[in-house]
Amino acid sequence: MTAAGLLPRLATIVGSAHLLTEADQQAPYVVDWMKKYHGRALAVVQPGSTAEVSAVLTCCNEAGVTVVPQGGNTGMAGGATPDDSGRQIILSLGRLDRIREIDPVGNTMTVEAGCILANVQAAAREAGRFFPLSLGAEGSCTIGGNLATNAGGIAVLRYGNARELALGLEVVLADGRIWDGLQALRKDNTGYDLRDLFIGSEGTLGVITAAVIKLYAPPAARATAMVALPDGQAALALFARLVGRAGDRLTAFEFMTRSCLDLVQSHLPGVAVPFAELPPAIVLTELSDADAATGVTDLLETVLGDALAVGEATDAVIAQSGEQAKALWRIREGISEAQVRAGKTIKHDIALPIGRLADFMRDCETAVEVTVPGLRFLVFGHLGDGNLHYNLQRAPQMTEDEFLGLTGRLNTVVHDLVERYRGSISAEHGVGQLRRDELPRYKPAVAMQMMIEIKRLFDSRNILNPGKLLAN
Ligand code: FAD
Ligand code: 2HG
Ligand code: ZN
Repeated sequence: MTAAGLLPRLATIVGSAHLLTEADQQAPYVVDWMKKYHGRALAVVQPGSTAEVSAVLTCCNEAGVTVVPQGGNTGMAGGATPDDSGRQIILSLGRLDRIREIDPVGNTMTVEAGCILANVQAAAREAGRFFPLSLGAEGSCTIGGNLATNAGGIAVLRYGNARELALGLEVVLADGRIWDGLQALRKDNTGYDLRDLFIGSEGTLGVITAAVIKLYAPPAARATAMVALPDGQAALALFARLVGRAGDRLTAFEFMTRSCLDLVQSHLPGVAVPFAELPPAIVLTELSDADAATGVTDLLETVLGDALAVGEATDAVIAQSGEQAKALWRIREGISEAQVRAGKTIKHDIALPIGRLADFMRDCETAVEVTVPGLRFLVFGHLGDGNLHYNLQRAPQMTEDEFLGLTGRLNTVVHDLVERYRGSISAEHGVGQLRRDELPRYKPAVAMQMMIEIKRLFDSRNILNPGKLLAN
């Protein structure tokens, strides 16, 4: 198969209606959600089955044409955007959208990779079960993309990230071979964990076409509160108090600084923070239980009452209805959208030991301020997982270009400090092209070498998402 003969062959495999070669058809696929990365593609290919994915990859591998897997295109590390050569194929998995099976006894569901996360959640709900992965992009992101990036989101604290929610995978390898690893087993000690190699591999080792995922009992009772706090240290104290009292009923613990609240109120019409004055920091927390009789609302009221009594919290609002809870969540989940509307930010998605988050925030603010005075700090995140979104916005007197020109310097300041705190420079968004060149600075050389060797083993012609995660 030559590169010239590839397109007609792909049209035969997927049907010409599913081979997009015109620029206007390709437009939504060649730019990422943040409009940060822009690429070009030879074609967007939309296979409708695992067999078609296999045939497409066989041809691309033979032709030496590189392939960028894409799900919902909501990733935040540029992993699903092609380069600007116009010679790459985007393999869009959206047509693989069947729920293949739901097993309410084994508590599993077998889903195809292109299923939208919200549809997976809805299918679980209809079966009287609960699929807990939840993130702001759930109306557009796919389960395949969630697994490929090992996505986190707002319920990791209780249920774990995407990796912990997957039991089995079906994967098409670079040369077209299909690995049927779709077991629904909780135990399997038969050697190396191949499944876990593909989870978080960002489309560089294989194309995930289906997965067996875990289901849980649906929460029958939920209590949601927004709590005003004097500072980050108080957030950690409140977290410790809630963990101690609520145990694994503590389902979410999200942190936001005042600048994030201000940003959301300024850019998202109808979104309002329920405090007369914006506090320095707030937490949005949720308790839930599969048993409605255990009284999570009473428990939350008691714990927050104690926190208010000792000054750990300065104010608190407990949602009185599902609608009110939704409005509180809208504040948290609107932050990314508000950032996009406000202009470009320099993002850091970092993981740190939970107990050191407040110290880190203090030290990092000083280090950034010394390097570039006057920036706006948009700090928020999944505090209960030790995950901060440490985003920076330009100072008022700077142009966007001047600000973005500082990206490398600011990344080094933030990430060197993360390293000193023994943290990670990517908690949940992955590496993609965003962090690729920084990774060797922070990952041990032996770990980088093992990753390069694994990549060579799985994809000897380097056709799967080259230049993402690892340099070419
Ligand atoms: P894409 O963006 O299409 O792809 C992401 C990566 O996975 C790329 O490298 C791509 O090549 C690869 N890929 C996609 N599908 C496959 C497949 N089937 N097989 C192999 N490789 C594949 N992330 C979090 O972790 N937590 C959050 O709270 C969170 N909130 C978000 C909120 C918003 C508003 C947005 C826009 C994004 C958010 N994200 C969050 C980013 C997150 O990574 C993605 O939303 C999601 O996991 C990616 O899924 P996707 O289908 O859009 O993948
Ligand atoms: C979130 O938690 C996402 O809302 C996006 O991971 C974070 O916009 C961001 O930096
Ligand atoms: Zn996040």
